Amino acid sequence: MTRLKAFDVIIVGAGISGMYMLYRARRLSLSVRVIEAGGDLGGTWYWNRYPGARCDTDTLEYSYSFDEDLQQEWEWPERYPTQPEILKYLNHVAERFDLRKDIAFSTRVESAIFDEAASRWQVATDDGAELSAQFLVMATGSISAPNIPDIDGMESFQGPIHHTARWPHEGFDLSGLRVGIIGTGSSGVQAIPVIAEQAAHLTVFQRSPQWSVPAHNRPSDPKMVAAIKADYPGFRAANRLQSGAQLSHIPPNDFSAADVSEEERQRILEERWQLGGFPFFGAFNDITVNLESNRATADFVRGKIREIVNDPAIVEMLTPDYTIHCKRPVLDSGYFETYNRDNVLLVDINATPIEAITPRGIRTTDADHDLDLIVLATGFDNMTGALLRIDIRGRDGLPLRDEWAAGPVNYLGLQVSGFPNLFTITGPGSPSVLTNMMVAIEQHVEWVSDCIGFMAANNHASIEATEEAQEAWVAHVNEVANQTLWVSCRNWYQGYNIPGKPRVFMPLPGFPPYVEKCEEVVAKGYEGFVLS
Ligand code: NA7
Repeated sequence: MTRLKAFDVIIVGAGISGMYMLYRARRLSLSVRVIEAGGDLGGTWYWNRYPGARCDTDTLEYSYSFDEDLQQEWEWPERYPTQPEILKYLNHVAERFDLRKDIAFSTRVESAIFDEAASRWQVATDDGAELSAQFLVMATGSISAPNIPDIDGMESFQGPIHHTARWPHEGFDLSGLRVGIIGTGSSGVQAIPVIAEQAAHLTVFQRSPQWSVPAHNRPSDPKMVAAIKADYPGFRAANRLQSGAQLSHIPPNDFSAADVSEEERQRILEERWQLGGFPFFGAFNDITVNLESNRATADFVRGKIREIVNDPAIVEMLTPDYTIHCKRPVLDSGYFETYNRDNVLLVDINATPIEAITPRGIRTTDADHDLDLIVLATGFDNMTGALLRIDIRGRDGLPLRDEWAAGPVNYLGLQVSGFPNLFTITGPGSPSVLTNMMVAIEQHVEWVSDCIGFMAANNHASIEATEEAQEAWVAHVNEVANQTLWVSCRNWYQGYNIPGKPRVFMPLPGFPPYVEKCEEVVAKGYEGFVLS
């Protein structure tokens, strides 16, 4: 028997976005239900438990800013939090604000259908429940729907195959095993050095080499923490101004490579390399738009790979031939060094493609690699995957899958025309993955909850983006993206990692101008939306 339950707001996902959205919706005295497929809260940090899983943003920036007491009381032990540390923090937040009572765990939303007559969203879940709400907020994450490649013979493998984002919760003893890993994005680059240390042997199947830079993780510096906490709001404000190449509170230098001598370039790049993390990409202020600065930065990293890795043939295989920062930047702890180990083999699957997974391992065009465990570090169907895996239908039963068949379209990355009262947190068309996600999430959640609060105060039942505003927004996103080097390689921002996915640039470069635009839209009475 189905149970029908009516709410003001249904939030899909109990990760960082969904948790904050719940907090904000409650403050508006609305009835709220959060539906989460995972067995507990945390989203990305609930699922991604692979060896070495760690955030790539400094802890003091990768945390909620909405509550001064919360940000003052929490202590992070290291510069970059590990997955268990972030989960611990999120559990602390949930307890502090009593969030769990409104979250249904281990429940997957299968469909969300807009009922025009009632002007409500009807939501069906995999446990047979049917719920309805005036507002539907998709807090489903930008990087959350795993990409499982379709490789011949996968089901025949006699050992386990684990995607990094579906790593067993009880952990996995790698000692004595021959491990194969496919994929060298952030997850692969974090996992590879740790797996190599623990396993008997590791074979890395690489499709694209990475421009990885050292994270330089270290214990938190109490002096630095005290200085930031003395004016945390000021730190956060500065943080919100940073987006683009360096994704960090440390601003980029205010000059281009062309403005300084070759000697000075090298000095600056070395200084930033020693600093570690995303600030490296701010050695010059234009590496995502200027080929000369981009090349200078890439050449420097090329030199570092040569310095670190002993075998020139491996150096060749590990050196990318695309613009640096074009794929989402990757930070590492001993990644390139790992290829000097005797128990690590690098296989370039462009030169010798994978033919099949066999009962004993992975067969490429030139060898059979015997394995006990296969790790898929193959990433995600980013930005649209989590939304399109749910059957979402707007006005006239229009499926979102059809509306987005040629790529995602929406207004401000927040709303799709024809889908009233449905909001996407960090949706395509918003800065999202091109910023510190925390900052992007808080800005979106605050915009959406303020909007819902405004509607309640002014007796508006419905808000919907106009088609004209949507069209202009999509053109704007394309225009901005086309001025950058982010369109110069085969990255997942454009869907290149998923066979058959439309090649459309999905995130919007430039956080501060985006925030200004969102504020301007509100100041002009929700310009581009119809309120009724
Ligand atoms: P990413 O960054 O998408 O990396 C996935 C990796 O897997 C990347 O090297 C891909 O190569 C590779 N890949 C994907 N599909 C295949 C197939 N079919 N065969 C071989 N290799 C494949 O995901 P991550 O999980 O590492 O990182 C996700 C985010 O986490 C990251 O952006 C940070 O925000 C943190 P490709 O580059 O597509 O050629």
